[in-house]
Amino acid sequence: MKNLKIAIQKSGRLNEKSVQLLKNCGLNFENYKSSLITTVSNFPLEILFLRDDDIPEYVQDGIADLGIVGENVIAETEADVRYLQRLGFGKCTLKIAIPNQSEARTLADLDGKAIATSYPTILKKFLDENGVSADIRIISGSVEISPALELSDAIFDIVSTGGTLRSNGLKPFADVMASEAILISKNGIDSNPVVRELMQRIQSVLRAAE
Ligand code: PRT
Ligand code: ZN
Repeated sequence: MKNLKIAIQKSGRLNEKSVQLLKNCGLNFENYKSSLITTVSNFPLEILFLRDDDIPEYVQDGIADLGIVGENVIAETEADVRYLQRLGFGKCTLKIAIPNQSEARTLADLDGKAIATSYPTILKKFLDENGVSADIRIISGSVEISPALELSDAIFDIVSTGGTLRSNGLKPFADVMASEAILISKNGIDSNPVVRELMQRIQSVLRAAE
């Protein structure tokens, strides 16, 4: 039988905790920074190291059987995957934020305004649900600087401590989505005995950490 594959982030905020979780499950593997795939020596599993943005679609398309990725990335890609387990790390909130001196008070005040984000799908859904028609400007990084550069009137981005907002003269305006790292699978694979065994180990690691 072919080994199962799990996709985790290659580098970034979720990498270390994803690797640690798998190691705490008793899986033995080398965490080669330079290779994209590594084999677990004591469990029928291979680990793929990917950019987080690619993980939901790789799992949806069956290139990987399982994945660990932020809920925000799953929502943004709208991939058709199954949520197996919330993992309790990588917690953050996606918020709309406005400049400290902005006079906007209610969501309706964003009508006709420009909002910069790397998460246009999640933002559009939220604005549509609230009957707001704003101009969504897609920016791939350093979204928080865009109001100061007069590229936008507001931003929509990930916030954890709020320090980045503060240091860019911005304040939270609306909470749109809470997120944490999630273990996902391709639809229909969760009855696989290897997946079940891994799930049990993950759940006991999470319980022990409570
Ligand atoms: O290279 P790759 O594409 O894989 O990584 P990436 O750069 O896209 O993502 P990465 O590693 O930055 O984040 C991975 C995941 O971590 C995100 O998708 C979230 O699910 C989660 N996460 C948790 C965060 C944060 N907290 C976070 N604070 N992702 C990003 N941030 C950034 C945010 O974008 C903002 O610029 O941190 C800044 C705000 O932090 P505070 O503490 O100042 O509020
Ligand atoms: Zn990314």
